[in-house]
Amino acid sequence: MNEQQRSILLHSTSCFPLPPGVKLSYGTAGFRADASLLESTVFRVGILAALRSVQTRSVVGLMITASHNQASDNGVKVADPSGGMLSQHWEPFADTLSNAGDPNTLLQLIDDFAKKEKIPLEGASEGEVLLGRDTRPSGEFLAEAAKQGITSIMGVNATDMGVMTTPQLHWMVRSRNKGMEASENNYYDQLSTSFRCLMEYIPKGNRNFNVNDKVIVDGADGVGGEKLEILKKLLSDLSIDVRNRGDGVLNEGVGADFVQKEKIIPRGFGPADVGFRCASLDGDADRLVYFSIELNSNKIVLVDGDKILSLFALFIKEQLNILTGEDGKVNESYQARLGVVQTAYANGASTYYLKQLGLEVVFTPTGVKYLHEKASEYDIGIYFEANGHGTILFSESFLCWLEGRNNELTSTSKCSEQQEAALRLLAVSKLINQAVGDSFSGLLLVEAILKHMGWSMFKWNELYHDLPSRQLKVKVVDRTAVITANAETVVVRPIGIQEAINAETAKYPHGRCFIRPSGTEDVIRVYTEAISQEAADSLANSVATLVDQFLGFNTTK
Ligand code: G16
Repeated sequence: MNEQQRSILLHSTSCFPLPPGVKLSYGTAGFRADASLLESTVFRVGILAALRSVQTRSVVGLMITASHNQASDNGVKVADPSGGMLSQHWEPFADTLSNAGDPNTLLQLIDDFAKKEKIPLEGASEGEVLLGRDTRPSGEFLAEAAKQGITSIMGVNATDMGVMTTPQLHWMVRSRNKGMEASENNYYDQLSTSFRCLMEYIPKGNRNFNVNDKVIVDGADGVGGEKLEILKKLLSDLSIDVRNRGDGVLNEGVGADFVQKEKIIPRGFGPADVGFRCASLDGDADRLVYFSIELNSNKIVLVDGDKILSLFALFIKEQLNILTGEDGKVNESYQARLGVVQTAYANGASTYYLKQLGLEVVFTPTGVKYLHEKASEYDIGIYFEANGHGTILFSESFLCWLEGRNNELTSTSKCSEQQEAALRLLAVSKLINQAVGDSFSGLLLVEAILKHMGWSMFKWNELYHDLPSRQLKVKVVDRTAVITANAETVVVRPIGIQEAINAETAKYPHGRCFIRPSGTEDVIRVYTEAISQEAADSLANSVATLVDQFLGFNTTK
């Protein structure tokens, strides 16, 4: 690194000292903490994003959001040139860089890393980082810190995209690097056009649009509400009523995380909404769950990420079958691999259902970065977490084959059914966000498929019956003391706790339980399943007590 670069970095870093006694790490989805602690971290992640852009000679993204966390938290994560999450082999560097207080130490770290990763900092480097943020009040000052970090690497520009959803930023990064138009309007155009295309190929009997058949969407009082208002104006075939558009407190009693975990009616909804399809987004609009409101109760019927995944899988499989007549065997020269990726949180009934459909189901640890990576190994990889975070990935080779097949079918007029299936799959590949889970594209695809099938939400929910489950969080002294294995289904540290969990679980017929440290909140998460809700709740409470005894403040003694 030349002298000018050194002096820029030394000067800028001295303006962003670390808060005393704070050590953060790049967790499930980047750094997250109380916003007041994050300025120095965001500055340093700005440097990291700039280095990644220089190394890959591509556009990189930096998103300031804490998604489902409370409004006073914030966070920062990096979108790689593919539009996906930051390459995992950069995460240890993210940890050391963000915890380097002394400017000279930071300089040395960058120098060493640049040499190791062959990042050209000697000559005229070039790069661009797209910067986005959600609606949290702290987003603005943190964006300034990010800009300072990004522009501390000479030749790298920070392009401020303002307030946007996380999936929009990831989509833009991917589109820019593919040489495509990548404005917010281009995003809305792509979604609305491909949705319209899917609606065109809906079987004739199911086509009539009925305005009373609306979907009511809870925007979690975050960025999703205001952006969905823009998108919905472009959709003539769907009526969307957006609630919680940002006037209330972000994620408080609203949003996908609240609805999925608490299973009660979110703020802004009430008895007048009984009978309608309802959906909840999370704070940065990358998660989606559906629900309906129960009559005379504050409870909801939850239709979670597992059921969205099942609906998508069923539809995709049906289209492939129409195209080929045989499962997945597209023709003699092309075998399309369709795979499904879940985590340990997937309801056991969903996994059973997907396997019964004849699908290959694999598991990864929690975190979109793991699921996305696994799903990209298939021609069509569908991944979803139960919390509503997921998407469908199509391989380039499959899309190329599909385009070719569509052209062939266009020239032979008899195969209209097959051609429609090909066109549907092509439309899905454009509608569904290929960069990351996106509640908007997920919502539009669910709506299009329900219409295609002629299904009510009730019918959809009847695909299978969820096993009763419960999820709890337990505050502990040090959550990093918990080490898991086998896609987070087994605890290997602290010693003895897994045996205690097993003994507790054995008391419940068909019981299942696992614990894991959260990567976004300072808690241990406990998940249980059993044959009744009472049993799932009781097992969860017993295991939460165990966690507290092994790792906590021992409040339950
Ligand atoms: C993030 C990740 C998800 C993960 C969730 C909870 O979601 O992107 O993959 O499921 O955190 O993670 P944990 O249980 O480790 O706290 P979001 O929507 O908060 O960005």
